[in-house]
Amino acid sequence: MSKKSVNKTKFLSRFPIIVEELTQSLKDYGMPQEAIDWFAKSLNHNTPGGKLNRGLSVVDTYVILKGYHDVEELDSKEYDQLALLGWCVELLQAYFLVADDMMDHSLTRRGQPCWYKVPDVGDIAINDSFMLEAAIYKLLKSHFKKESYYIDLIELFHEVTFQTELGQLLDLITAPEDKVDLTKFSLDKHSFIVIFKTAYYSFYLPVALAMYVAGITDEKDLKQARDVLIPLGEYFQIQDDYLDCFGTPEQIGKIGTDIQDNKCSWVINKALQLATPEQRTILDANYGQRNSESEAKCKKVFYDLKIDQEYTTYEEKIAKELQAQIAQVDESRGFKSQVLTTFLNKVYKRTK
Ligand code: GPP
Ligand code: MG
Ligand code: MG
Ligand code: MG
Repeated sequence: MSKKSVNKTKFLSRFPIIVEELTQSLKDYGMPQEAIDWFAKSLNHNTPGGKLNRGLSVVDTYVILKGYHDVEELDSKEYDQLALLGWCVELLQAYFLVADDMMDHSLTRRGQPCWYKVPDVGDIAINDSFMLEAAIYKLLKSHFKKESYYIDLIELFHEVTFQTELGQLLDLITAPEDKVDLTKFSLDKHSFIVIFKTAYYSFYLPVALAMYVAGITDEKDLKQARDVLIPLGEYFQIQDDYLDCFGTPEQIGKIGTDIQDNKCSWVINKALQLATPEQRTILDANYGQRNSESEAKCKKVFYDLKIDQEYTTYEEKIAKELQAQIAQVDESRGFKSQVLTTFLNKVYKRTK
């Protein structure tokens, strides 16, 4: 087994213990068994099952900050604390995705039905999403209340949650399902949406959590992390938008739907910048229409405009800029630029 899958297996082995702790708190309230079983089922359906990159990167970042070379160098209590924070990030993601799938009317997630689509769940999924979020604060309280940085962890989760909700709001009002209006789109709006809906919780949150535990909490250092991780998160989402249109289903493991879904993606925004009036007319008539002929017409415009080459140019430029920024990182207070390099290397030229 590769080191990566050993780390993932170890991380996954902590999850049943977390479910046990959370369900115990329902038992302590005297909740009937059927409610306890329901909560356990929701936790298990919605929390593991993804790539777990966000959760794992809490542990990985801490390992780098401590100057270790391997997760195995953490003592077991230290590991359990970091893994718990990793699972809190995954719970936050579970909360977002359960709610997002209802708002987006999605059918499947991670190769299984969306939680609200599971028989007998339906709108109860709204309450379940709230409980996934509440679970974060139950766990933080029981494992970190004695730490000097306890309130920092809570405030960080609150702030990042609010930022993500702001991104979600703009995402929803920019692309209403029934009204296609490409004049609502712009690259600036795209940038705001993806930074707020993805970058803060996926990139900044895991690193900031590890920094708090490692005691590297100078605002200058948190800012150094944020200043690279936010544009890196934006780049990650632009890549996702690019792959949705130009990646093959074999490559990305899903069928792209952004064109038919009227998504304010990087691809359409770049095309709107470059399109001739004739091409613009084609896009206005065909973008966001739920049929494959219209989708193909949009794709043809994207190929004619060489949006794939535009993407490659963007990727080279942003990767160089981020590298240059990482090279400027001041390590004098204990923050390590390797944290950022590791993230950049995971994102650069990924194809899935
Ligand atoms: C997923 O984006 C949305 C989020 C992670 C944020 C949800 C925020 C809430 C406050 C509920 P998406 O809908 O573009 O992605 P996917 O295609 O994976 O559904
Ligand atoms: Mg969605
Ligand atoms: Mg969405
Ligand atoms: Mg996408």
